[in-house]
Amino acid sequence: VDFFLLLSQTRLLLSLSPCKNDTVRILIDELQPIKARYRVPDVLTGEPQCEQLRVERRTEDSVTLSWSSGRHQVRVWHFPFRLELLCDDEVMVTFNSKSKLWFEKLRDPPRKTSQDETSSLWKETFQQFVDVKANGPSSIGADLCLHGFNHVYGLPEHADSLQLRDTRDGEPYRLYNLDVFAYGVYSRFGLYGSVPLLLAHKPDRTLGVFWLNASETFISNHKTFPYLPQDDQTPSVEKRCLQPETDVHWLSESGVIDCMVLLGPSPQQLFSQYAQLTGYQAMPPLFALGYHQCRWNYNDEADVKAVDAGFDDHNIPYDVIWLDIEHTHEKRYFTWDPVCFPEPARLQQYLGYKKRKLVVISDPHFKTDPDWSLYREARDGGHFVKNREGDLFKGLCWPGESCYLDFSSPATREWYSRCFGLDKYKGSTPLLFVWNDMNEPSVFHGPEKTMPKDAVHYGGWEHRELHNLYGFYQHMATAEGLIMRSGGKERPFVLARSFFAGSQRFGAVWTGDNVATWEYLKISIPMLLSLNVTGIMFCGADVGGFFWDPDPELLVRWYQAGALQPFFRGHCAKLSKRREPWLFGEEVTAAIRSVIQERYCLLPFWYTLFYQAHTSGVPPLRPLWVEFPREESTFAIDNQYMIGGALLACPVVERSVQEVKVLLPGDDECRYTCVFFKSKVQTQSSLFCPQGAADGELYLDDGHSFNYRDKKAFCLRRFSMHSGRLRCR
Ligand code: MIG
Repeated sequence: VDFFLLLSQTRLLLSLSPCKNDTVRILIDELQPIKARYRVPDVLTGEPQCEQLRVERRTEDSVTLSWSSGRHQVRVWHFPFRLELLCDDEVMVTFNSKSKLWFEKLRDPPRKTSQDETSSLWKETFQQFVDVKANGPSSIGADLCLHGFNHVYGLPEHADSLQLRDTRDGEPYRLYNLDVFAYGVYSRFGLYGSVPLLLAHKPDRTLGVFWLNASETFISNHKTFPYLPQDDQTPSVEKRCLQPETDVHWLSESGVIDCMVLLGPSPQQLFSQYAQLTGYQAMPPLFALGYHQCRWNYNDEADVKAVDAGFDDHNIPYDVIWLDIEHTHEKRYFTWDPVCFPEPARLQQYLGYKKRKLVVISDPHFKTDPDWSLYREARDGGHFVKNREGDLFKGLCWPGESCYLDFSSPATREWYSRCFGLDKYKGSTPLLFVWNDMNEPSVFHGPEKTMPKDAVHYGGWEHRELHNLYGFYQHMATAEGLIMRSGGKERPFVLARSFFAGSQRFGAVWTGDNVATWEYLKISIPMLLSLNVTGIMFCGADVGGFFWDPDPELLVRWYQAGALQPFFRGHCAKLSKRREPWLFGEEVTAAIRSVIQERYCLLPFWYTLFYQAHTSGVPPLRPLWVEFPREESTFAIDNQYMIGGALLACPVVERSVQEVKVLLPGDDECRYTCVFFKSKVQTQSSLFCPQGAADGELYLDDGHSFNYRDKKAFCLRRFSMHSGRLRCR
């Protein structure tokens, strides 16, 4: 149904649609904008299917609508305008409960540049940067009250706790993809990627609010706790509140209000609802769940071979060795340094004999070099982002002056995908996979080290509209390129630093440039849990820490933690010392060896979890509350988590620790099968099995092709062990 709203003289159109699978979509746009406002494309995997609405009740002030079974209802209040979502006559969510609905209409620029107040709205100055807004300020916002909830999660990427904080004492959460140098921990500042999904949980319900907007976004949370002494300034409405609630206020720089409320009620149903909107986790090739060895940089072919041999000599399994930017010919992606990597195909064959792979980096900036054929093709094909004057946008990055591919254009994505063709990408073989870095995008000397908001993309859209989608689109085009080069047969593997809702369809992400200190090891756990509950499940943090040098104890602890996270890669910066696992003496080598070997022992388990994620939307890494939704003691915990439903993990993230306290939830029924304990450096692990019974699934396929999908070539078995009997179905 459509409603018409009038907000400060702006006429708005509200479209309210209940969608299949208990999701309600609230869409608000200008009724007659002077031109179309940006609506985020390509994130939803399809138009959500709508249910038929019925009028249940009508009063002077409100109309109550229901659909399908009638269990859920929406009540629309005319004045003051608000929407209530009800379940069994109880209000769960109120949209515009605090009347913060906000919508700045698009305007034509003032006729002449005058000094008056209005013209300043068209121009914003930040440091030396001037942002010219094509249609003036165009922000939008709304608030939602989540009744009965005071535990909220999601909204990555932030280096912060899993549970979202009350923001009254500080900054709101910011979603703006940025390359932040040595980012600080416990911060709500924007990082490399964004997922505008907030989850709320209480014992009998999990809810989601998905705010589909790709411009700069701020979210504040105000929690109200019942039975607390209230001061005199508290409005009486809140005093009467007998249950906890959380007010969430969203504010975005541009676009439309497109807000989807996912009604759960169980965590599993919520994950499924979200996956139906934005897509399921891609099924990774099996090798990608093994151990990866990276550094900036492995210098040349001999270096790669020596590191590769080191793993064999020390009996440490690994699957992939990585090359950073220095492998290229002067930072031209898709090329090789002729001196250091003269025979890249031969190197890949060499690794291939041992069933190993090579990953190389491919960034979104292109060296402005008219003598380079790929640059010319991109320039002549109109594949670069423009500036507001209509010329090529030029920024500084690794190669020096660079242009930036406009991945928001379908034609550019297709051109870029073709660059990965085996005939076109000289020196590449099917054993080569890809890593997209710097795709926030990172622009040295740009405002906040990124692209100016008034740069212009395909369709004439300003960068401000789609900033948070830039990396998503490069990831999409790269994954598609790897699929295309195999004739559609092979699964791609692509790691990206920047992401948005839906990036799970394209591969893996990592948490960027962390630091080799204990606090970064510690924060990696809530960061990865937040990503997992918002759909981005194939994720990891640089093992050992990117900047600086870990001492051996930290390095071992980081391997122990990383082995229990989905994407498991050792990586470090150019100025960090070498830290291959065998460089710190026999004791450390043995500790890292046993951890990596255990990862490989668990590989079938991880693979099965990814198959489940791929088909049902439930993440491999689960905060405890996901598995124990009724146990309030678990709701704030983010140093422990579940891997699938069977393993409880509690990595050690502090120096010189002799013991850890572990919460073992589930008194009534022991849900997990095993708990791992690891001693300090010798990593003897012992299994603690609380019950003499177990069951679980095992998934197997060829590990690399799409035959599991196209030919149903896979095996899925359920095993159970009860009173000494093992059964397989
Ligand atoms: O700012 O390509 O996060 O993993 O090694 C440095 C060089 C640029 C940042 C990535 C890091 C990578 C590095 N890159």
